[in-house]
Amino acid sequence: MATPLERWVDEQARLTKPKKIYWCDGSEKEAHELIEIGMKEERINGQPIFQELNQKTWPNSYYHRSHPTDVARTEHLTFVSYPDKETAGTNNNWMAPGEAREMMRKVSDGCMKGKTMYVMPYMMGHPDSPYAKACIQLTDITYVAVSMRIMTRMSKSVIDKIGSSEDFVKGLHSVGDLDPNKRFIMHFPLEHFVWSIGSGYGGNALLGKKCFALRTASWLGLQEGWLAEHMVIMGIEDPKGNITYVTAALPSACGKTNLAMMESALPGYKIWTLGDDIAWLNVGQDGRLWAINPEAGFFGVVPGTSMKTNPNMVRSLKKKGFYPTLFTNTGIDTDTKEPWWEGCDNPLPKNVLDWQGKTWNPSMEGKAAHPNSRFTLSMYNCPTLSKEFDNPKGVPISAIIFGGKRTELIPLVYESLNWQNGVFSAARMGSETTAAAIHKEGVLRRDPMAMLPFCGYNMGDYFGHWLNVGKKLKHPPKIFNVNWFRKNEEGKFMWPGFGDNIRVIKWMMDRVNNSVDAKETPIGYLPYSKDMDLSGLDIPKEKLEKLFHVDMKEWKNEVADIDKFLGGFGPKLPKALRAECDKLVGSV
Ligand code: SAT
Ligand code: MN
Repeated sequence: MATPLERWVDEQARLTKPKKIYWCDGSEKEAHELIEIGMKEERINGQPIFQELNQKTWPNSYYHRSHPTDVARTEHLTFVSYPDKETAGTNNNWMAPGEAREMMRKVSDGCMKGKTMYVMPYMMGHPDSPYAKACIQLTDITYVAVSMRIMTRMSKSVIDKIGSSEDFVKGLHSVGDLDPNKRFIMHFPLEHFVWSIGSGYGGNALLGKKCFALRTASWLGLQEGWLAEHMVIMGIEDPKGNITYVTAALPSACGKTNLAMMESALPGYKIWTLGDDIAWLNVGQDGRLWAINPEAGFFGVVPGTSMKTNPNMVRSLKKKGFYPTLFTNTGIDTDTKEPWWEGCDNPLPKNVLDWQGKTWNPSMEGKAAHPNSRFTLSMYNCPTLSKEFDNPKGVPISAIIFGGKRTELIPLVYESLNWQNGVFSAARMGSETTAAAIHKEGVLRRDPMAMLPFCGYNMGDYFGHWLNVGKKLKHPPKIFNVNWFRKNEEGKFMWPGFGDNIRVIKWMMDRVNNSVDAKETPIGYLPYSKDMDLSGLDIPKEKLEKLFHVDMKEWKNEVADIDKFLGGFGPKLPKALRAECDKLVGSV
């Protein structure tokens, strides 16, 4: 008798019509066989799927060039499908399930003709974790198959774990013919099913990531009483050896990955990495909030990565690990076969090809590496990996950090007055767009909890869920807000950032341990500048005062904008957040 899993795979094969079905076992040997196939047999746009990089300087690393139209997530082609539109909210594109299935069947009919269908059994979370989920993804390209084994815990044993159960997370992925007009990322949260066609890009194609671990899982969390969040998880070790665990949510281009692996500028302090993108947060029996990282890899932006900005990432990339490392859409030095990108440690090579494979030099328009070029890298390569990374229980969280890139007004750091006030601070958070993004530079985009593109259901209900989780916590984490990006009148950054951010984190730890006081203001508690450890830094006191200065008269426009933004959620906005907002409006 076929199991539900086998029947499901058969059914997808009848629709997509692959030449062959291959069940992955997750072994190292298999990874290299897949890479071999990608180098020799498969092509995108005439290019091999994988090229070997210089194995001396970049051991176990391979290069991938995507289709030129397939370099980023495509939010306008991303849908959630529930019976009613209201559940999806205005923060999602919605399609009715019948129509969605019909359309997806049409574009998927025969989409794997002549190709191999890879069946990938994987866990999101440690297999022994009570919070982990057993998943199956199908794909028709080795790039995705190799990426998934880096990013997740892929193993044959997941098939036994699923056994004869119907309860497994399903993902059907095909690159199809990479036609942007037939590209759709379709979520069916009620069925724990994601169906994606037409793209090989990370967030569109590695279905365990944003599609399952955030959009679908956020919906599951709403049903089951937990939170799926777009957050870093890290441990902060103090000079006495105590480790405090925190999570942090920052919109893109705010240095989330750098934060997760930061090299501390304060002697005696050390950051331990548990995750750089996704956290699943559960209320423990002890009334504390516990975090696991459902992933096992990093899928990070390459340009700008260097020994200065993120030394631990460079060390991770250079390490010969058990899992392969992939570079996608960087430039390549044709003499040394090394990846090259803007802001890397290597000088400009004599002969370099850009991310599309064309001869490149700096006088040309456009960059050698695509601004969204990526590395795919195992967490186990990371020299600062926390020893709790494989703890099935996860880690207890003492603080949650929210932040954004705000060149004006928002102080370097403040602490919310309580959980509810902190949820309000996260609901209004936002970031100024950079030139690298498609949007105009310097425009403020509000991005609640950095989840706007990833909350799989109505964001008003999501705010309510955050408030409810808080009510279940006997020991709620403190909530902080950070802004590393304030500029002065000359347009220069006022705070050095990077490894010096540990100074701000140290203040937060002092607050968690009740060892320093703070100044109460309508937006929350602000540091006294004497409590900020600036040893070895040359920042004049007046400058520092400015970073912690809150004058509500200056907040008038900001508060009006927040009021308008939250008003956009209509009757779904929880009353408690309306009340928080009204209080802030009354303070300006
Ligand atoms: O692949 S991801 O969606 O994680 C990266 C991104 O595009 O934001
Ligand atoms: Mn992310």
